[in-house]
Amino acid sequence: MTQLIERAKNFKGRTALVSHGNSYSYRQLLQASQNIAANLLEGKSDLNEARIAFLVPPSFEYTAIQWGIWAGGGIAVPLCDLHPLPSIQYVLEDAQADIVIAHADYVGFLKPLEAIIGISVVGLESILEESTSELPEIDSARRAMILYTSGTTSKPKGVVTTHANIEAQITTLVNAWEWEKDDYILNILPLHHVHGIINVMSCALWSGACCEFLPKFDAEKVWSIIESGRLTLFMAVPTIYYKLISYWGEVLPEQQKVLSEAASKLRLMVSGSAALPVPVLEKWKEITSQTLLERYGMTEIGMGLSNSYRGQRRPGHVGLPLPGVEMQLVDSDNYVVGENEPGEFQIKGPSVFKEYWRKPEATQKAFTEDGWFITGDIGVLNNGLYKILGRDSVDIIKSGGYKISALEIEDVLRKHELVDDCAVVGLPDEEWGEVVSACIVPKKEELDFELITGWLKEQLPAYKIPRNYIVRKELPRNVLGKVTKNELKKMF
Ligand code: MLC
Ligand code: AMP
Repeated sequence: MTQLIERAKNFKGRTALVSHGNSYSYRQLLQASQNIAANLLEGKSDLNEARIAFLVPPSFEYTAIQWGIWAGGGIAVPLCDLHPLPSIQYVLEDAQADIVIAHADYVGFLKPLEAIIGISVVGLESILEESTSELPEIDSARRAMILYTSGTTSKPKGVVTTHANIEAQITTLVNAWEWEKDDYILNILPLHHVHGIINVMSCALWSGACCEFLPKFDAEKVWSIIESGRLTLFMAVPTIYYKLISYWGEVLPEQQKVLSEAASKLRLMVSGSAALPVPVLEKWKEITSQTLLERYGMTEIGMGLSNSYRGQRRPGHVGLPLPGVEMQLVDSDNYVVGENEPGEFQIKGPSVFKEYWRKPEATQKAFTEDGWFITGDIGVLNNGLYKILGRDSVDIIKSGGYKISALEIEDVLRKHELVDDCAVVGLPDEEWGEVVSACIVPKKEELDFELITGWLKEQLPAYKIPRNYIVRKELPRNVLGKVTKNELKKMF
């Protein structure tokens, strides 16, 4: 049994989750996850790292499935409910999943895949049925989860973490941010990325605290939950703070006072997954008296750097390495740089992932010979605290906290019959961080962008769809023929 699940036995009578207006105790969570493990095992003694995918919105059932897979010895592969079928099919095939557990809303959507890739789609109800089984002993070095993340390759890669990695990712944050069993957090983030899965949900459950799910972000609902006074912690991406500030700006002054007063009572509010613009931090402080704690992380490493819980939180900075995280900044020749010199972050430690699923070459390329994980993020040590300066690749876009590969969008766009060539970039944007934007070289004179957007939506989730287009006869290129994306950005 994994530590996260084992610890829950200490909190049986406490509320673990609030989902769809219902409260669920740790006892109920343990019971449901054991039923699920037994149903997955079907008499076998161990799932032996079988990949079990699940398409279930953030809810009690989501967590019970994740724990059930772990208790049975499987690898949890959470899917994104915003993804169209081709994106889901790619993940299921790449992960070589045999079954996908689906919420009733998605059974019909996934069914065609049974014939296409031979996967079995299992409804939630049947997997939740009461059942008992001996559960296997799980060594903490075994694989536990695969999260798909975009990168400098066209298709997303599966990031494999072990039980020990996940435990390290959780305990680092529980200690650094002083989680306690009386904490109460709202989860508004998708549960196929570390921010929601680890920082919010799993840290709460490790601590015996309560995690309430709001399956879809809605500024009005979030403010009303803050107003209720039940939250002690809140964590989100910068875009969400931007949207909460916009909502606050639209309500009457008396209501603003009520909301501000309620928000000021939380013990901690955290921002991460993308750079927190200083004006957003300042405005949030002005309206709530809260100085957002900004931290830096990545699917492959969990959280790496954090401003201090009790000490200094400097705007525009991400603080210092978390306990247990080793970090160095290196130049392009892989030499460690000094203070005030920019370099690339490299990370070591127990929270760093095991491998990219079935991609030994990509895994090898991601680490230095002496075992440092190469993040691709550029930063600098400035007056004792680290600052992120950007990324080494223009092909990676961060929008709304989602990491997006420009190459993936270009590959899809080039398949459109009206597109001869194209290049995708991220343009700076106050609200989204960056906005996906595409330059198209058309096959014929006229281009119907609505048509192209509609077509793209069948292949890609909404957050990967370009919001700006320009049309050119050719793409800007350097003497080697490579598209100069920094030049291209200026053309928008
Ligand atoms: C959605 N829209 C966008 C967009 N996403 N427009 C531009 N850029 C984007 N990226 C548009 C939609 O098409 C729609 O437009 C409108 O915005 C509302 O869409 P929505 O889907 O309802 O958006 P919303 O729910 O408001 O989404 C915003 C969000 C979401 C911030 C809640 O993006 C989100 O959940 N982000 C979090 C991602 C995350 O968890 N990342 C962590 C990765 S882990 P229209 O015109 O149709 O109305 C990681 C490691 C670490 O990074 O350090 O944590
Ligand atoms: P993901 O692959 O979705 O986990 O995204 C990880 C990436 O998000 C990192 O490599 C960074 O580029 C970015 N990121 C996370 N936190 C921050 C932050 N506080 N400031 C700037 N970038 C961040």
